[in-house]
Amino acid sequence: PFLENLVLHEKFLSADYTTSFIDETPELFDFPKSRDRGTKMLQYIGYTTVNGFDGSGKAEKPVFPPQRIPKLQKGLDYQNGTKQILDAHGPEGLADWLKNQEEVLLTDTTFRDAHQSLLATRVRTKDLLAIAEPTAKLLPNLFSVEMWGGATFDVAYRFLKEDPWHRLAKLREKMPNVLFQMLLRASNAVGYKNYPDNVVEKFVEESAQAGIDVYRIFDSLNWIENMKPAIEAVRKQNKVAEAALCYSGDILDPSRTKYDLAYYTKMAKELEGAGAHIIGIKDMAGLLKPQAAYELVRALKETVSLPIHLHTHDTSGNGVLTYMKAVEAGVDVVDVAAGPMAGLTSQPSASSFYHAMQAMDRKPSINVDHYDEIGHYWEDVRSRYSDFESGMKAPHAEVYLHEMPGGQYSNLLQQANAVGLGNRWDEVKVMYRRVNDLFGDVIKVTPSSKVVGDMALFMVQNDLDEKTVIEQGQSLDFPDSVIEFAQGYLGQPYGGFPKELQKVIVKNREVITTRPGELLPSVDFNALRKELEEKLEGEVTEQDVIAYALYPKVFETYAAFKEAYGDLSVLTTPTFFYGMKMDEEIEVEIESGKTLIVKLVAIGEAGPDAMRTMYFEFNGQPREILVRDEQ
Ligand code: 3PY
Ligand code: ZN
Repeated sequence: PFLENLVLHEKFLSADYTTSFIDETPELFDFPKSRDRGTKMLQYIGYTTVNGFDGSGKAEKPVFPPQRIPKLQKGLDYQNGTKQILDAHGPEGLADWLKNQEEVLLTDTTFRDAHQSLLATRVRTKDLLAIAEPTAKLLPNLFSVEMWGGATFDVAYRFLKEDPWHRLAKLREKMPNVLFQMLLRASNAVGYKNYPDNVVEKFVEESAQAGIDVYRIFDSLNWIENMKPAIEAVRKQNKVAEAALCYSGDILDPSRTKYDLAYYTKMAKELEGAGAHIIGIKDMAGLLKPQAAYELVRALKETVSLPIHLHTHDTSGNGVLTYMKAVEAGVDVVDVAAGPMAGLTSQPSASSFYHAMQAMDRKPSINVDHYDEIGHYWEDVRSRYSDFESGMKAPHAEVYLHEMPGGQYSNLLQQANAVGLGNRWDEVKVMYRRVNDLFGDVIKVTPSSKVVGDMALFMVQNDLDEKTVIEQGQSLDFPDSVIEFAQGYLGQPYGGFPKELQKVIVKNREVITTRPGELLPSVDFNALRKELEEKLEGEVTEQDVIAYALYPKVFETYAAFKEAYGDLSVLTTPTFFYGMKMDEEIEVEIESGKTLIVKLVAIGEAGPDAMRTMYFEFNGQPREILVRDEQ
């Protein structure tokens, strides 16, 4: 039975499965449930040792220096922070407090956007948890810590094989004093398509109960209709609705008239009317130039009575300049990251910004030495994720031309490599901007940015240009994401779709102009729970049900994986990614006070069935397992 089971399914661990894999492979669920925790873990370690992580090929496990963790003074307690202000005074009280602060406040994005933008969102909960308490104790004056949402939800289940709700709960325990902030893609929740309204509402309810305080809500087309249900849902939970304007174009360029200052002030006013507590400026690509930041923040301050929170990416290298001009114009909060996780496609460095503000009235109240100590930890952590680096090494002012969001750059590059266009990357970047213009100059942020990226790859791959797309359009099979976008399933772009283009993409499919959430039937969560319980043959949590509603296949695969291999979040990151070296001995704390000691003793030859026997010592006892060698 061992050989047939899921664990050894050649496609399973190597991630060589499509979304239909689970459906087409029912025997996946025939694995023995009786296997003990230790064997499950050894099975994973064994497979990863032989084949490398996630099918990415075997590599020698590097030796990393220990991670430097700031030493906390004995008895150092948590200082009250913004979390206590929200809990005592509610979201309106918090917004008033924020507006009355003299200095500029900081949101730290290291736990979310920084690693989403630099390391493909791969930082594991274990590595976040180890620095959580020092961060909360040494930086109690932060406005918030952005630690959830965006891509973290999907990537946690899909690649890291861990539960994002567990991450939230664990971090909350270690960081009780600072607001927790997440990025919510409005009707797209933490996914890539519009969901029924009751899914968004339930997601907000559950995440608020689990510890999220501030929701940065944006729509990928800046379509306010799509943001309203999410804003309502957050307000209902008595949490902070930060409604964001996605910044596109260039308000300083008189030839770019579509997204001018009036466009943004009108949008902010409408968001205020829709119930926002804070207005966010989401400069997802880092296009907001310093003087533009000054003019935009100033105009927003004159238009709305809400605090303004600015988010940028430092791709061009101008991030700190942008922040300084925004501070001069009265911005209330800016997003920064710990130095070694800052810069390039990530946020500007907290420490650099702090020093740039030296001797200025609105200098942030943080202890920069503490930030630097925390930075040492991140320097060590980052080295463990080097396989996920984008390769960008220097400020990249080309972003002003292609306008690609910080989080997309490395992703699209990988996509291009995967379809054999790696050597035409320069063309892809140029095409990305041409597609933007072809679509009528659209807002580009997840998921609309993916549509533009998919179309750019499609056009480069098929040697198409603006003219041939229209002329040959009727006979072209456009990417699914492009078709759905043109059908209106992501919402309505400002200024509408270019009609001729829309027609050739959509062909005879339906087109909608109403909010997709109005058309999508509500999810019956009770029925969904039953379905999931039957599939998993056991109890499921409310959080599991929501995850299943958002990502049915991803969640099922994760659940099956967890059943087969146990909770892998207890492994250190090098062991998770590389397995073990010969004769190496590791300690794994599987729960508080319970530690397993594992030594890899020998690896047998692969037989004709490609199976190898792995010889371990497990708490001093010999233990053998079988692993398929994929090479
Ligand atoms: C996300 O939606 O994940 C983003 O970070 C968009 O900028
Ligand atoms: Zn961002």
